[in-house]
Amino acid sequence: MSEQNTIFSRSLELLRTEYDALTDKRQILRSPTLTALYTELRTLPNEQKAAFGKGLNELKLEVVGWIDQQADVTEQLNPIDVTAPFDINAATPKLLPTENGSKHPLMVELECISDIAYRMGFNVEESRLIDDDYHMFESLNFPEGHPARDDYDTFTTTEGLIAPAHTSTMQNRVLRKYKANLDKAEPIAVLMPDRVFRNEDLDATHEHTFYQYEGVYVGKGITVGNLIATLKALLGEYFGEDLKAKIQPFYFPFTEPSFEFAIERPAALQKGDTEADQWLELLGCGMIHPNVLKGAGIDPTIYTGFAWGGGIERLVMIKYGIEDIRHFESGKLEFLRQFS
Ligand code: FA5
Repeated sequence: MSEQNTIFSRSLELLRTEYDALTDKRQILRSPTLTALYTELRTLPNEQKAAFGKGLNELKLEVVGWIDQQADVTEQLNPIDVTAPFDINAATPKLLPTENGSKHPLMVELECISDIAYRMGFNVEESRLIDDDYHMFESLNFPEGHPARDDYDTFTTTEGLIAPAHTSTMQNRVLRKYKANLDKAEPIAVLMPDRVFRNEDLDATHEHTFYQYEGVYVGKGITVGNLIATLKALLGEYFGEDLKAKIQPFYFPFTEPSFEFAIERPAALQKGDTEADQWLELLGCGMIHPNVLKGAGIDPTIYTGFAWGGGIERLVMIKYGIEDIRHFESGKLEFLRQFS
């Protein structure tokens, strides 16, 4: 090997080591190793310049080839999708296989209740997660300063909007929306399941955020008898058996008379004789107050109706014997997997 070839092959080895260590690969063209070779070219006698220059050019082309190759690899990388829910450049995204997931038990039961009500002739309407004073109180016959406003410890925004404390905030809206039914001699029948919020002290049966299912039914000649029959049919279908039910007097400003509706513990859920005659309060209900009907433009001397509002968590707790309401939002997989 000529002396010149030895210089080029050593320089090439050196350049490769430098190149591998560089982050910005193009910087290799400024390497002192290359610069030294160019300096040497200038100092050579003329008769040696052509051969040395040719060798130096070949060496430079080889180095430029490394850079081009690297650029090809970079171009082959997938562009990063910043909206992807995981790093698509990571080898294995850390996602659970879909067969490990399931619907939350509250959603399953909410759909079950909605489905039963729908088959009984009720439209199903979502409620709202933010509302105003009119729908939370005034439209429900709680005028400004009414003491019963204090029964609902609501969360409010600085703009004065209210996180609804019950699904009854929807009553005025659905009564207005469906009131044309009455002119066609059809009833207003709507179920409104959704989330509600209360500034509550938490315990085994009280959450600050929970679900209610509100029902409204208005027509001609509707009585408390219709209310009890409807609730017995709805909840009997839900628990899968004929239920014994009772009502006891209560007070809500938006219903008159108002009741609490209780059922005898369903037979399927009785663990021993001692529980046979245990009454379980499920919901609040009553005949819609004339002022609420009037507020929606419905004449209470012609039409009457009933409404109810119950908690979905309490219903599901009874159905499955769940002892603490806080399990639902705990995110504990060992709890949730029992329902999948
Ligand atoms: C109401 O919310 C009325 N709007 C119900 C109503 C509707 C009456 C229409 C008449 C006509 P009450 O505050 O009692 O009523 O709540 C109704 C149900 O929600 C309760 O029976 C219970 O099942 C559930 N509930 C109430 N507070 C909580 C809570 N903190 N955690 C879980 N469930 C609750």
